Order: sequence, then C-alpha cells, then structure tokens
Amino acid sequence: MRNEILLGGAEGLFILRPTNLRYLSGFTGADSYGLVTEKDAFLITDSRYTEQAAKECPHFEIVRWRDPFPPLGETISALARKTGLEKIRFEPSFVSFALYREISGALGDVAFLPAEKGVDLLRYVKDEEERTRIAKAADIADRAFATLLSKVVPGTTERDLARDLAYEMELLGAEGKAFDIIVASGENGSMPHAIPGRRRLKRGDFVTFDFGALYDGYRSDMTRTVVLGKATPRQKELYNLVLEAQQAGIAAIKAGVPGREVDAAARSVIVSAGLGDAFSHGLGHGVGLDIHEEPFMSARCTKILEKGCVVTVEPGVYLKGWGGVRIEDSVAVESEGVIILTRTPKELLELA
Ligand SMILES: [Mn+2]
Repeated sequence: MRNEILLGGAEGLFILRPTNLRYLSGFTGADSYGLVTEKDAFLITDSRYTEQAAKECPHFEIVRWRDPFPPLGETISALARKTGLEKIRFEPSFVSFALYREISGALGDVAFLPAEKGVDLLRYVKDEEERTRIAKAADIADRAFATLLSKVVPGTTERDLARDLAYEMELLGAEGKAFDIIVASGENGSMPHAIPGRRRLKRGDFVTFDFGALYDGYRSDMTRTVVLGKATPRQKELYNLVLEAQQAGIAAIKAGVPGREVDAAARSVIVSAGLGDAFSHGLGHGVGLDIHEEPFMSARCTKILEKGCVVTVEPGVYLKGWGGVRIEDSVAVESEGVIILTRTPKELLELA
C-alpha cells in the first residue's frame, strides 16, 4: 500500500472518495470506505464486495458492515477503539453532513476532524505506472477518433457521434468513457460543455469533440474541433488563434512553473486578439483517476507543476450564436517541457 500519508500514531484517515480509496487500496468496487492508520489499513465493505475486496486489496483487512453487521458509524467506532485512535480525519469535500453526524455521533470522544492534507496530495504527481495508463487511455481515444471521422457527415446527429465514439473506444480496449462525451456542432459550439443533442450536422459546421477513454481506472482528456466542408476565413482565423494559444500554453509548461503562468501564456494570445472575454474558463486541469483534479490551471492557480503531473491544455473561444473552437491535449510534465499524450494532429481538419 502507498501509505505515505503523514499520520500521527493515534490518528486515522477515513476515506470516502472512491478514487482515493482505489489509489490506496486497489479496490475498484463502490459503496465502500477506508480507514488507514500508521500501522493498519481497513477496507469497510458489505457482502456484495467482500470477495472482490479480498482479491484486490491484499494489504487491507476487510471489515464487513451493513445488516446483519453494525451500521457504518458503529463499525468505525469499533475500529477506532480496537486500534487506540484518538482522532480520525476525513476528506472534507466528500463527507456529507448526514454522514458526518452519523460518524461523529458514534465516535463519542474520538475526534472526527477534516483532513488538512489527504490522499489528493499523493495523487498530484503520477508515477510511471500511472502515466503509462493515462498514455494508454490517450492512445485509445486518438485511435477511436481517427475511425470516427469517416462518420462525421451531414445529417448525422451529435448524439449518434457521441455514441459511436464511446463504442469505438470500448472496441479498442477502454473500460468506458472518461466522462460524458461532448459533441457540439454549429452554434452549439459556443457552449463549452454542450450536451450532445438531436441537431443534425450540416455543411460548414464547426464540430467540437471533447472526450477521453478510461483505462485501468485512469482517464485521458482531449478536444478537437473540425470543420465539415471548407473552412470560412473567420473559422480559419479563430481556429488558428486557439491553436496558437494552445501551443503557447504547452510551451510554457515545465516542472517548477506555477499553473497561473501557463494559463497566462495561452490566455495572452487570445486577449491580444481582442477575444479575452470569449475564453471563459481556466486553461486546464490535472487528469488521472478523476477527470478533473489538481492542479486547476487558471489565472489564480499558485500550484507549482512538478515532473510527473499530468495536465490538460485546453483554450477555447466561444461566440454565442456563432459557435466555438476548443483544442485540448493531455500532457505529462517533465523537467524541461512536456510529453504530449494525445497525438491526434491539430492542423484544421476540413472534412470532405
Ligand atoms: Mn478537459
């Protein structure tokens, strides 16, 4: 187990976020919890998962809860007493008020407190095995997209394309989608997170695809915008502007740089063209077991990139009533520069 968490002798960490639990234990099921101390590690689950948990989590003691076993609060309280814990810390962004009340009530004089640093901190830098999985997810997404392009024709709906892309990724070995696929055509492209709908593609449309694959628990994230037919001068101009910004963002990345400097490098390109207001979100985010994780690279991001971080670089320009362009890669941060994991070409693609 990767137990590098800084825990005092009488302190435990209660883990709820499924990806944090998976990171520490290897458990891939749902509805389960972890309790980790300096010496012990418990995976708290029910009969649906006990056999799986025993296989996946050799370094964890499997503890059963739920009928006929005691409820969660009592289960944690019993473990706290057995291991002599005085304090249990929890992930403050993931414990609901109801769960907080149940557990703290059952714990009695054992303190139940928010963790100041938790598993997320360990996940910030990806080890080689993790980077390999993300790269594999990126490769699957690249290859699925290459196949999908033949289906991007007039009359097809956004939803058809989203479904086909998901299917292609699964055929290529993905466990599924990294997140709900975005396909935004024509004027829908002005919504950065448009939901694929029944709109039929027509000649002249910009079509934005934002998608990724899930492979061995890890995710990739990429966006490409293509034009159905010949690009207009305005489409070319905006596309090349976003591409220039994206390349400037990538060029600014290396270990030791704060996220806001990377955001600024890309953003200044779009601001200089007078379209600063049309780039309405942060430049990118970390990606790994979760699709969105630290560092969130915006104008306020003071987090320092480290070798082994994996981040997205995804500037966009969105014009209501007209449409939009976004270009996104997932990249691994190196001492000097990056390794680009999503390799689909970025020159403006005009589909015949
Ligand atoms: Mn993204």
